[in-house]
Formats: sequence, C-alpha cells, structure tokens
Amino acid sequence: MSTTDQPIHLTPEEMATQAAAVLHANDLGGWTKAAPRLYPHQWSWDSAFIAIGLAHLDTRRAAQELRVLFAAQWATGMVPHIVFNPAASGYFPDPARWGITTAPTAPAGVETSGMCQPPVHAIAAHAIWETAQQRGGAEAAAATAFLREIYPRLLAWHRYLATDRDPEQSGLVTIYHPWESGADNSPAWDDALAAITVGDLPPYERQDLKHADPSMRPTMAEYDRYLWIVEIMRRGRYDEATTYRTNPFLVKAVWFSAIFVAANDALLEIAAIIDAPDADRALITEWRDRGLHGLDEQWDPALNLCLDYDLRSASPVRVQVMGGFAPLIAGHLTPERRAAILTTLDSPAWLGHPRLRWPVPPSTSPDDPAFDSRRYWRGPTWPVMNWLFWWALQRADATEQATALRQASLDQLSGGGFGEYYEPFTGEPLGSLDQSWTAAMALDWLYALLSK
Ligand code: 9WN
Repeated sequence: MSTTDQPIHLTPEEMATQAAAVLHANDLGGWTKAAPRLYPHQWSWDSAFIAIGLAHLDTRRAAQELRVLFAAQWATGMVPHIVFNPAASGYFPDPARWGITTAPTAPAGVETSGMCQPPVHAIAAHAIWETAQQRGGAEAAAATAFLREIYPRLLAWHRYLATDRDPEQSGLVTIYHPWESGADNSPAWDDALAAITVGDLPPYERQDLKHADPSMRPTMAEYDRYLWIVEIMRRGRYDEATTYRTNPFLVKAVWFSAIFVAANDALLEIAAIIDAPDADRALITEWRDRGLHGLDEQWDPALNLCLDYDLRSASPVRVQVMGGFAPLIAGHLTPERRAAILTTLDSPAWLGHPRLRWPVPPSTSPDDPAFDSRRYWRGPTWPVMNWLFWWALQRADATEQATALRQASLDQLSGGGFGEYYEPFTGEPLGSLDQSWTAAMALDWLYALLSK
C-alpha cells in the first residue's frame, strides 16, 4: 500500500484506514517498531507519539506500548532511547556495540541503548487517559489504573532529567549525544561534533544505508563521531558523573528541555487525577518553573529564536533550526514572547517561505546556510514535529494557526505512504515509508476531524 508517488488524494476515511493498517503491520504484540525495515526496534519518543495515535484504536494497547518501554527503565530513572527486539537484526549500533551489561545501573533481562530521547511520555500517558475518558466505562477505569501504575516510573524519569541531566540546576537538560536530541544531524550539533577528535574507534558497518538513500542520511564523518561518543560512554560504564566529566559532547538542548517542561505540566495533571502527594506536585512544579526560566535565558532577540548552549565551548549555538521554537512547545508564554514566536513562525524564514510545498515547519530554515532539503534533520519536514507544533499552538490559544497547520499536514500526507520526513519544496516522502509515528499522528488528527 505504500507509494512514493505524490498525487493520490486520499479521503480522510481512506487515510485513517491506511494509518491504522500501518500501525497494525508494525505491531509486534505490545509494542510497535518505529518503521518496518530501517528501525526494527522500539524507540522511546516514537513510542510515546505512537501511543497517542494508537489510543484511538485501543486505549489498553496504547497503555501497553508505554508499559513495555518503561519495563526497560534504568535504575537511574533513565528511559533508554532504544529497546532492542532480540528477534530483529539489521540495525546498527546493535546491543553488542552498546555493551550496557558493563553498566551497574542498566536493567536486567532486556537489551537497550545507553542514552535517552525527549520525554514525551507523560504527555502520551495523559492523552491515553483523556481518550479513554471519552469512551467511558471499563476503559476509563482501566486508564486511571494505568496512570496509577505508570506514575512512579514517570516521576523517576523526570527526577533523573532534573538532577543527573541538570547538575547546574539551570532548568535545561544536558544531552550527551545528538541522538538524544531526536534531531540527530541537525546543524545545531555541527560545531560540537567538529570539535571532537575520533580516537581508536573499532570498525563498523552502517546498516541504515542498506535501507535508505545515503543522500538523505547523516554523513560518515557524523557517524564516526556518533559512534565515538557511544564508545566513550560505554568505557565509562554509562556512569552519569563519569560521562559528565569525560564526554566530548555536552549540550544544553532547548527542544528537549521544552518537551520536559510540557511533560511536567502533563505529570501535574496525572498527579491530580491519581491524588499524588502534595510534595510530589511541589517538586514537579519546581522542575517545570526552572525549565521555563532556563529557556527564557536562552532567548536570542536578534534571531527571535531560543538557542541551544554548548557546555564544552561555553557558547550559544547560533543556527536557525526548529529547536528554536522551544518556548512555544514549553508553553506559559508571556504576550510579548508569544507574539515574537508566532511572528518568526509565519515569517519567510519559516512557514512563509515562498518555495515551501506546504506551510509546515522545515527542520532547518531554508535561510540557514546549513539547510539541505533532502538530508534528514537539515531541512526536511517531519509530520510528527508538525503534530507537536500543532499541539503547542493549541495550548497557546493560537487556534487559527493550529487549524491551518493541521490542514497543511494532512494535505502533505494525502499522497499516501506515511513518510518519515518530506522534501519541503517538492513534497517527496523521504527516509522510511510506513513510519509508525507518522501514521499515529495522522490518526490523532483524523479521529478528531471525523468524530465531528
Ligand atoms: C537513532 C526512530 C528514530 C527517531 C529519531 C530519528 C532516527 C535513529 C537513527 O530514527 O534516529 O536514534 O538511526 O537515525 O532521528 O528521532 O526516534 O524513528
């Protein structure tokens, strides 16, 4: 059913049926692989987005998605970015390369990576609960029971991010690797990666290039550095303090931090539903407010964007990437900041760019010198990120902009295929087809539209 040809104009009903079929085909019983061939394992933030869409088909199955992921949580509270499927091969780095068995804090009986991804999970758990409440009856009760069950795990995850990943108490989460950002080869990491000298890296063979066109994937120079950081973390047995001391890549990432702020809001909602102790709520509020303050400090009035901060070079990262919209994702905007960020979003550097096929945010502004329309996070548009922008615009009461973005996103998907990302000027789907989170986001939009 996948196609790379653009003009099939699926009706909303057809698109919903096809999206459900993609999720069904990628379902391995209790968890969903991120994509059929390129990503045959469970990815952390993919799972959270997938659960939001899956909830429309089956709220219990959606809860199971998060349950399986959190069963691989580390003793530190970290939720690993990949939980490996022992039955699947063909992805690199594989469990042997990660070598987490040397880490005293790694979970037993499950193979995972040794790093994390943005914490969308509390947002997903709350969304599952909301969908279940609309259904009512036993489903609603089961969802509340699920929140009770997952809450301590979510709290431990957030505690880890607020402490181990922010020893400076800046409100900004430190990432150890571009993979942790979720936006792997964004130009935001170029300088930090360029400063890394690759040491005695054991040889390796890339698997991703067997499933995707090299012109759409990170370069070899980037891959060497990705693997060198993994090597350093593995040699430090994934000990947090050691990583902080020895890792050549340490960046305060604003997109990740903004998702953490929004996830703390969701965790507060969950805490209220299950009547969690007041002390927990005070702590979560503190994490949320510290995050808002940290993001505020990174605002760049010249670019009208929020900037990552490289701890190793002690400098802000002055590029025009999607992550700059972090305050929109975090929410709680002052009227001035809200106006500034919406103006940037509508400007010719972003949604107003005359060459865009659809007005959806490119991962890197076409005005940035590092823009590359085909390569992964250096220009293409990502439907799952459109969803996050849409969600945030709604939270910011920018209803008109949110509705327009949803329509443009659905138009983008109406050619079928559920691409991982899209060429922003031609609309060609790139990367993997039948990407689970793309299908899940389509379902979330379509269920709201079709139930009206
Ligand atoms: C590395 C699964 C993941 C996403 C990331 C995306 C890509 C992996 C890769 O695929 O990253 O984690 O091998 O390229 O960048 O955001 O979670 O869909």
